[in-house]
Amino acid sequence: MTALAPEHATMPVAGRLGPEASPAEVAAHVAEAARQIRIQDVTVVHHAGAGHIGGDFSAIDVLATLYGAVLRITPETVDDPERDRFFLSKGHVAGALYTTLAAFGFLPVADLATFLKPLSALNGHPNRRKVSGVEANTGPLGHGLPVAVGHALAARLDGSPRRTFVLVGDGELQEGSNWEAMMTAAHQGLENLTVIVDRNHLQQGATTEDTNDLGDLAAKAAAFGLGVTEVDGHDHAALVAVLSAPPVVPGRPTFVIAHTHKGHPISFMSDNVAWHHKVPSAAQLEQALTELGADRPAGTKETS
Ligand SMILES: Cc1ncc(C[n+]2csc(CCOP(=O)(O)OP(=O)(O)O)c2C)c(N)n1
Ligand SMILES: [Mg+2]
Repeated sequence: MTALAPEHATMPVAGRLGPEASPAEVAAHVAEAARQIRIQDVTVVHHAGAGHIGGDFSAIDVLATLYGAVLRITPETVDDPERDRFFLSKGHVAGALYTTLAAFGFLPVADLATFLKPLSALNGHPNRRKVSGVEANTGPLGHGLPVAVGHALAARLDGSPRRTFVLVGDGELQEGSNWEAMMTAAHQGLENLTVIVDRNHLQQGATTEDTNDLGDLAAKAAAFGLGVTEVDGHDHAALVAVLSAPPVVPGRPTFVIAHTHKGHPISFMSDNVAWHHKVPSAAQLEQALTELGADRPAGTKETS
């Protein structure tokens, strides 16, 4: 097993702020968690020699917002039937999910060093039987949203207030199963379901526009009966507000188009399709860590 570079082998574990925290304090808390998650994740991918760092960095602000401020779930309630559910449908960014789960205490931080190693539970695609906090096995694109619809329907049948969230890739939306699932969710009036699209305009090897253009995604989702909203997927305050809000249209599922950049915010990765599953060299790792302010103590602000 390749050990993590010692200086990055630990990460402060974040919790949830209390109800007295202001929106600005919550946003700052999530922002710091996302910074720590990126520092750890890029280090893990470098040492594993594989991973999907571009899609990881596209999604980390959404993941940190969900676990740091939105989902009603803690390491103590991870098996509670009344917990909120989160499904990572774009399962190729398993590294981002594991690092987020570690950042919020669901997984020992030291386990991250085993990512993709033989016999590790931290496989390239998340497995619910191996990792506490993972709700479904995903990786084959187009499965997470249909599973989430089933869970949201179950919650409704239980008369439970628990909410269900699912993160899908934009390229993933080319899979027809998503549209069948959205049609069903709208037909069933699943207002407890929130679909978040990681709208980075890139997939594997090309743009979504050049591969199979999604066209006017907001109009399409609305035509399928969902309440649609759009947000900057790297703006923590905006993400907290949108993901904590009641359904956009009462009685309908919510469809959040989170505008993101693959590889964000690293200068040489951002919006560069090559970083779908490229592995940073030692020099690129150092550059990325510098840009993330990795030598800055946890919780401190950039001074420049
Ligand atoms: C059914 C299926 N087909 C192909 C793949 C291979 N694959 C993994 S990631 C990916 C691109 C996904 O693009 P997108 O959904 O936009 O994700 P992101 O840009 O956030 O990485 C593809 C084609 C897969 N995992 N599942
Ligand atoms: Mg994409």
